[in-house]
Amino acid sequence: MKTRSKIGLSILAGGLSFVGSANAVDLIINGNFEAITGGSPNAYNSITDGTLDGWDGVVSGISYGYNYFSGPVIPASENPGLVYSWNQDADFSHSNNYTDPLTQTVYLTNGVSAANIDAGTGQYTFSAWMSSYTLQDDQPYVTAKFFDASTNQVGGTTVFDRVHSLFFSTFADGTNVFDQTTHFHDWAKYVNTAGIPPLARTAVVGIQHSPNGTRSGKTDTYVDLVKLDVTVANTRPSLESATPLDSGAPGVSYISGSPSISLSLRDGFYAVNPGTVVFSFDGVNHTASVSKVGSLTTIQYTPGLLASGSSHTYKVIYSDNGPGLPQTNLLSFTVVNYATLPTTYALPPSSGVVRGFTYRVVSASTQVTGSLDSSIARAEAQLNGTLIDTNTSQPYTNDATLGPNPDGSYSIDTVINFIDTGVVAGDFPGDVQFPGLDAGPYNWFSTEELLYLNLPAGYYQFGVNSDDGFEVTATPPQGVSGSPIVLGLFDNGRGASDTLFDVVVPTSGIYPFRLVYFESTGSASCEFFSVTNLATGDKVLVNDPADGNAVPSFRVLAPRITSIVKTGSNVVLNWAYGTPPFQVQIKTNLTDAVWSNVGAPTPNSTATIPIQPGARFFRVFGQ
Ligand SMILES: [Ca+2]
Ligand SMILES: [Ca+2]
Ligand SMILES: [Ca+2]
Repeated sequence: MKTRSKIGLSILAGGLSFVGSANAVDLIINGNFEAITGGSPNAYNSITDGTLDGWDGVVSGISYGYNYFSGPVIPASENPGLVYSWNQDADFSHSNNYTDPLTQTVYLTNGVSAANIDAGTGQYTFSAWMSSYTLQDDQPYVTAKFFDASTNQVGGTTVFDRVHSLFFSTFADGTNVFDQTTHFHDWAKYVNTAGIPPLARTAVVGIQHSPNGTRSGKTDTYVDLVKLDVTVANTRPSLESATPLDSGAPGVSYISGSPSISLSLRDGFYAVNPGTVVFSFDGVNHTASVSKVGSLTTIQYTPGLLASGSSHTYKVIYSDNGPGLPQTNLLSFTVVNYATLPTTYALPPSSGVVRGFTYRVVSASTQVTGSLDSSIARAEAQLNGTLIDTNTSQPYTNDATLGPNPDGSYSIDTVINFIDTGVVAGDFPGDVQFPGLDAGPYNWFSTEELLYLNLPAGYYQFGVNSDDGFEVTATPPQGVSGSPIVLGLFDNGRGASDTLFDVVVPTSGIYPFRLVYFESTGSASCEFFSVTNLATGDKVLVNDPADGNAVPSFRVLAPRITSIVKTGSNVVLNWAYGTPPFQVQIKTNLTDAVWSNVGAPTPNSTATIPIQPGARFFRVFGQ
């Protein structure tokens, strides 16, 4: 590793300026994690929950010599030493699952003068090697922030997120094109060279668990060779952040099909000339919004709806007011797979009559002595009454309390925010007990919710927070051919967690949705929501009567004629939905003022009407 150069320091002290990093000073103490002390010896020939001079918090080590990590080793030329770090945390209890970073605070003036920093000629090169446990999607996240003498942050935060390519330099095997498949858990070096923000006097480097890794809990985040080299140079502007980035692999943040692109460039000694910014998307130049506030230039572009699962690139080229050539940054991302609802699945937007949804629950809680599958297949069989008790070879019976509707369902006017025991679970407070399952706890139950969602044409992101699993399908309306379309699912057991799924609605209408949820053991909860702001992730429960941004759901629709068929001298009319009794009405001309009743009111959804000469127009209405 680089060491402090007495020669370099003497030159700096003399006030001479030079370009290059030959005399850079690494301000980080023990960034190689070789000297962890305290804690307790672990099975990896190192120490668990120890401390290390320079670092605030606790850190554990793993010996490179212990046969644990299976990927290629960090090149010897990097001097990785004998130990790498993991379990970096601000506190010993690990109560926040490594989201409170292990930190080190350094004094920048130990490497460059305050005068150089304030003149914009202080340059830093921040770097680290990062990897993770091969079998799980837990990833490290290393940050650098700068603070002035009053401890106010100056400039932005450099983020090395092991799930993303921003600031990626190389994998341990020498591959320098980022990927999230072959090398997803390999050691990777991240590097960012930029100007130290003027007025900065200290820097804080943090190591934590990536918020964009999907694995929660106490994760394995491997980090070694954290360095913050500083030197003097006529610094150029540099990319500070970019979104969206990458995706399409396990453990990576979610990018919708309708993203907003944003990049930030930070000035150095030389400043970005906003008029020189050229932005391109998928290789084609576009006019982007370019704004500059202080030393930060922000470039924004909204590409519109992108194809499900498609991959894209975006590039920015910019010049500064110095002598150098234009700089280029090229970034890429892949959007999620999303469904597009068939236009034939749309009922007229005006057909909603009563808000809410119907809900059905089937429980085998008192009957199961062993275990059942944690699967949608089990839930479907249970809801269908065909789930077999292997002890009796008979189907389980339903030991939940039936609802008042003829099929045992409940009519519910508000939201899906259900819990078995306890007060609150998931993303939304105000939980209520699963109807039909008062006074829990219960295991081994399944629910079905039928909703008719009023969806103006557009792009939607929905989500279910469930403990355990769920499936949401869009189903064809009665009388319309087609199959259920799976929009989102989690087909296993889990604690209360979100699964998001995106849907494009080409035609405004009311669409039948079906949510199947299942509980296995332990806690149980379910929420159904939509994301109202893709950029912020703000969400609201479907059909929340108190929130105007909620997607409305209906449980009663107006009757809708599904077929008119001539049979001999009659015409047979069939309809769906509505509330009986129904009345068929007729007109001979649509311009007539009045509809006339045909036959008596009926509880059925069919009518046989003798054919008369001339044209006839029919309608049906219910209660
Ligand atoms: Ca080391
Ligand atoms: Ca809740
Ligand atoms: Ca559970």
